[in-house]
Amino acid sequence: MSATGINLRSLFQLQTLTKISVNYKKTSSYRFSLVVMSSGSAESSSLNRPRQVIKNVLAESQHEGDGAIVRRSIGRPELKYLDPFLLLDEFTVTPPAGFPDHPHRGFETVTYMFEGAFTHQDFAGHKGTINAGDLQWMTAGRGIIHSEMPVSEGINHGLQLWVNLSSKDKMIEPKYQELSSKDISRAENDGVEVRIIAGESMGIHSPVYTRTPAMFLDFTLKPGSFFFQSIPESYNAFVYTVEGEGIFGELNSTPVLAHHCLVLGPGDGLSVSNRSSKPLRFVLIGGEPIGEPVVQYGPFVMNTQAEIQQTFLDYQYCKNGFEMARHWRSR
Ligand code: FJE
Ligand code: FE
Repeated sequence: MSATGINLRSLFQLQTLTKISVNYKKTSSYRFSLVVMSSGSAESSSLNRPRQVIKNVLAESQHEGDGAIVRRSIGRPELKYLDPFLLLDEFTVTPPAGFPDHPHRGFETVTYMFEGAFTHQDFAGHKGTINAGDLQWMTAGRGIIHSEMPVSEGINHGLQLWVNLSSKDKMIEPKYQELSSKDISRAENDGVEVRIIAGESMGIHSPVYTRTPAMFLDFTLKPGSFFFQSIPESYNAFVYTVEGEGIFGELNSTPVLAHHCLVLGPGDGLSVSNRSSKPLRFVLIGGEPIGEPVVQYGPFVMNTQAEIQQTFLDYQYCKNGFEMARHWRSR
């Protein structure tokens, strides 16, 4: 393949767009011939530094809330904290089970429904329903008390992620960002479909504002497809498998089944392929580590023991953000 006439600028664009590995052979001054070393597979690129899986944690079922069952990955003893992520629960809940009135302070909760619906009500009168495909990104900040309950019989299935806030943001005013399924951008290419919850993929950006810089992508890969997703090098990142089986990181690694949390090591992105005969669904989540001490007492996450003590007092005496708690009960 001769590259005579190709300028170097477009060669670079070609490299970044198709992620092929190229060798330049100087044949005469200002003339280059182009030798393509490997196929157009993003997986085999020498230009990317794919992240490897450095830890694999099975999310085993446990009881939580009132009769609810969750598969916890981040937050369990083997994976207590993956800065800035405090918790990841895959929940499957049927009434009357649920998460009745409880408080939060110092972080954000992200609820993403796969199937069924949840209603939430908070002590400030905010309420709503999160249906299949919808997202609620709730910044608890200085304080929220709310209930989260399934709407109807049947399967109410989703993910809840807790994202820590830096010390300067822990006491901010609570805020909600709610996206219904139709408002979540979707992109598709070569058997790979992505819903962009936060961050960017396939050139599409989510409108969700993440106070702690973060990405949250929901991928579905058809059998035989593969993908390379860029991840900022400074982020901590992980995959959580929801359905099917996939090969992540190392090309010759064994396929990972559903309900596993794969912590990714350093590098600039994720290589994934589906060599099975069924669809693969997983979420890729990453965020800028905060690098501050974490003192957690259940739903209160602060930086010091003294701040936790203060939070107990604020909660008990309904002050510093918990004022509305005095006369409120969910209905
Ligand atoms: C909580 C116990 C809890 N995982 N997944 C203690 F159950 C909860 C809590 C949840 C939760 C809610 C949903 Cl909708 C989904 C969840 C735990 O509400 F926050 C504390 N501290
Ligand atoms: Fe909650």
